Amino acid sequence: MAEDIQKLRNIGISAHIDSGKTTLTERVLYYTKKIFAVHEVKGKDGVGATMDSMELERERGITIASAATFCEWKNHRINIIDTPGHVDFTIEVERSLRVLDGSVLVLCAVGGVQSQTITVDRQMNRYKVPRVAFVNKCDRSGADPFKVNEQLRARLNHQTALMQLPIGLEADLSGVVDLVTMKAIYFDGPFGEDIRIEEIPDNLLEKAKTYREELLDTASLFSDELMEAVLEEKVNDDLIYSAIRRGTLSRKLIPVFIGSAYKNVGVQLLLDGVLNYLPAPTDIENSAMDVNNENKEVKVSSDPDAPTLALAFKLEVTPYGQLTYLRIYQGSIKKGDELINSRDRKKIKVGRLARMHADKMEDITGASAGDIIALFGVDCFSGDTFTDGSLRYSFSSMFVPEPVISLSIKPKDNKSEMNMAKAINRFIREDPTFRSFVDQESNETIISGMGELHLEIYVERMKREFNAEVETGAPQVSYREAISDKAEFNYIHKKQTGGSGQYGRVAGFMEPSEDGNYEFVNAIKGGSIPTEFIPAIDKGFQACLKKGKMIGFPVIGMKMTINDGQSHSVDSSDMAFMQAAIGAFNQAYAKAKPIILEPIMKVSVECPSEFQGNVMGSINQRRGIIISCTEDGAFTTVDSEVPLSEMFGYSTTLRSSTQGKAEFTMEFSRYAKVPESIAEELKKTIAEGARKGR
Ligand SMILES: Nc1nc2c(ncn2[C@@H]2O[C@H](COP(=O)(O)OP(=O)(O)OP(=O)(O)O)[C@@H](O)[C@H]2O)c(=O)[nH]1
Ligand SMILES: [Mg+2]
Repeated sequence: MAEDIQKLRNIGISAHIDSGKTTLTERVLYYTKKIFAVHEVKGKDGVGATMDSMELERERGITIASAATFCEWKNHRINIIDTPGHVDFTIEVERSLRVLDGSVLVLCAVGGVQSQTITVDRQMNRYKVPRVAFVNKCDRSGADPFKVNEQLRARLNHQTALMQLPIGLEADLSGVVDLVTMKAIYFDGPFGEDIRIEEIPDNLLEKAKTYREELLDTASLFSDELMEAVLEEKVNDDLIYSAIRRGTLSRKLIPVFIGSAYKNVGVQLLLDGVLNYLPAPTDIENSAMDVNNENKEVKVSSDPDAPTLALAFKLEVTPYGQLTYLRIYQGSIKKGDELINSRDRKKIKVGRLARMHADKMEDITGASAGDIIALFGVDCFSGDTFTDGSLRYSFSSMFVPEPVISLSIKPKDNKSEMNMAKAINRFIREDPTFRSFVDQESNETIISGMGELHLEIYVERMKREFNAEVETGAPQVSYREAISDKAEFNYIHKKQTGGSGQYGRVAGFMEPSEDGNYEFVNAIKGGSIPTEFIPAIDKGFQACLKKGKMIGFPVIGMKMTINDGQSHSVDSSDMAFMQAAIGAFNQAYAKAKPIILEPIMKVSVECPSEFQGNVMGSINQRRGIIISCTEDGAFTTVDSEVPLSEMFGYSTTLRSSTQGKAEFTMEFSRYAKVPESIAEELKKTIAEGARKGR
């Protein structure tokens, strides 16, 4: 039976670490009768939340991998992806937002807009995702949803509409006032499953009227009809719903809900909000690129009968085969169908089709446009587009941040060696922010990723899931090299060995590129190098970028221009020109004043205000620059930029200098030049390391 696509919602739950995303999702699954008991994240019953199904997630009480599930609420189906808050796993947020239509931005009623809230908000902007906000943890001491609402306006620059008022706060939180229906709503029963609707308590009535007026003023901005109704005093609930829906879908408004997932307050009303205000797949305009027509942008329709188009946005390699998460954008997919991968035109057969519920699969026979499903036993990469073969479209890829930290790993024994290779292969396939290579000089395996936690989790998973015991080296910063000046090259590669020789001359110049990316310009006139050899020269240059001559890290921001050269009718070949390009590169590199770049992290520390001095001191000691210091009641947030190389072991320092009362988050901000003195030291230590065959 074809489902009504208007009654489908694909939503993500994203926020700062620990704000209660997984706890909220657990309640959603309970109220929608998808699960029949509530378990807490890291709860005393030792079971753990449904969505945190990985053993490591349950032990640590954090979400590592995003997990998908689905449920039914008031005749609508909601596909939900719960994402991790820790920035080391940011790719999970990135790929979820790529395929979701709407999102719930969760905030902590005490912490308010935190550093990761800002990052997640930016990601939501990147994929143009409409959202509603949920101010969670209103039961905590210091909770202030009004302040959080103000912060959404001031710090994220959003127009918001407060949809509810809390009835009581902190330990006294007992329900919410719905400012649309003007009723008080309480949540009874052991898990708040019984909704009791009453009149607004007298002591809140005036406040409720004031806030309703504010709500109507904001909503009227999106509907002339509502504005007229307000003037004529003929407002009804539906007019308010549709005005707010319009505002939300245009991404100019964020409706704000409040409650406490843990204390079971407000979650059902948030679900109503998801249906009322977040988009159905048909409300969103999606586009793809036509590979056969110079990647021209083409609109995609949610028509289940149109040619099939689906995007593989996430993979999991299980012992039984690959699980591929797909978002169907157009057409339908049925069991037994044949699909074509747009990248390599390979055909796949749809054997098993399922809906995911955390780590469990529920088999289905087919699904159509708008839906999120999983295929089992299909071979592909994350980001591949599937079609029914009648067109060759592909979806734009998602943003993948570059790894900033690396670690050498060594298997403890032979068995571990094999298993380690297996594990790495799988992780690389699943996670584009995790990389691995073997260092040619030291013959060590190096893994790199987004942060210490990211790599620590993978090392732990190697042990647990793959039986691979490994020893790890000290974490290393992923430096980069770049040039700071223009330099010319004119290089002849010539070799005469027995039969035919090798000959190629390449001339031109290198200079820093404007946008930080590699650029290759062919400015050769008069055919001094035949066109057929040009790609080999490009390839030669690119080979040099992989390992710079200063400290062996990748070279970025390079523009290479060739403007002259020479070939030989017999002795010239791709190989010869590639070698000539490598020679030319090396000839010019030292002259172009190369510099070492290091990753600079955006570091945000939240601490009780009395420790502000200590925190600022610890940042200053680490070559950090304080960007801002915001005091908010008894709490202070210190935002700064600090080189990653200075951040190792920071959590220990911070703990001891703030009696364990501060928390910090960090994420990559940009690359910046390493100061001279440190660059010299780096060159020395890295050269020494190489000599010792580290
Ligand atoms: N007091 C209170 N605690 C809450 C509430 N919601 C969640 N918590 C607690 O906050 C902690 C973190 O909750 P999670 O649901 O794991 O948070 P999360 O946002 O999924 O965390 P990550 O996925 O690791 O970013 C747990 O100890 C929860 O019990 C709430 O409404 N009130
Ligand atoms: Mg979580």
